[in-house]
Amino acid sequence: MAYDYDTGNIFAKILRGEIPNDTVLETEHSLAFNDIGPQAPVHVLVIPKGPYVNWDHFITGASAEEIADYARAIHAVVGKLGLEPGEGGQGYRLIMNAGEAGVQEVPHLHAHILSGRPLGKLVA
Ligand code: IU
Repeated sequence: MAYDYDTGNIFAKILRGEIPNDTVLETEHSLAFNDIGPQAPVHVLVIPKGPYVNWDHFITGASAEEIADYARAIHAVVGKLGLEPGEGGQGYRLIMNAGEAGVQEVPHLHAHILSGRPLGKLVA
């Protein structure tokens, strides 16, 4: 599957420094920032710095180094915010929307980390 990456998307602009973001954590290949329209008290987006439209594009096109960095960045955000489940941590929900059925609005891969309130059973 070939994906066309739109370099004009809002997260590409954030990565180029053209618009500001509320950074939570940055690594060599990933950036995490607070969602502009939070759906929960904690709502962080984690994105790879590379030009990947969605998870499928990323996992088939990114280097092992980028993939490891991204996975670790998500874990690092969870740790930084004290969200690890169990042992007093409150836990979290990790979501990636993709394509039309997933209602992905911004065409640059992003993982949503949600927490800070009971999120309810996941329903469509
Ligand atoms: P989605 O998975 O593509 O539907 O989510 C896009 C998210 O990007 C959504 O939660 C928006 O609130 C968020 N967002 C943002 O954080 N900053 C922006 O400038 C824009 C959207 I546009």
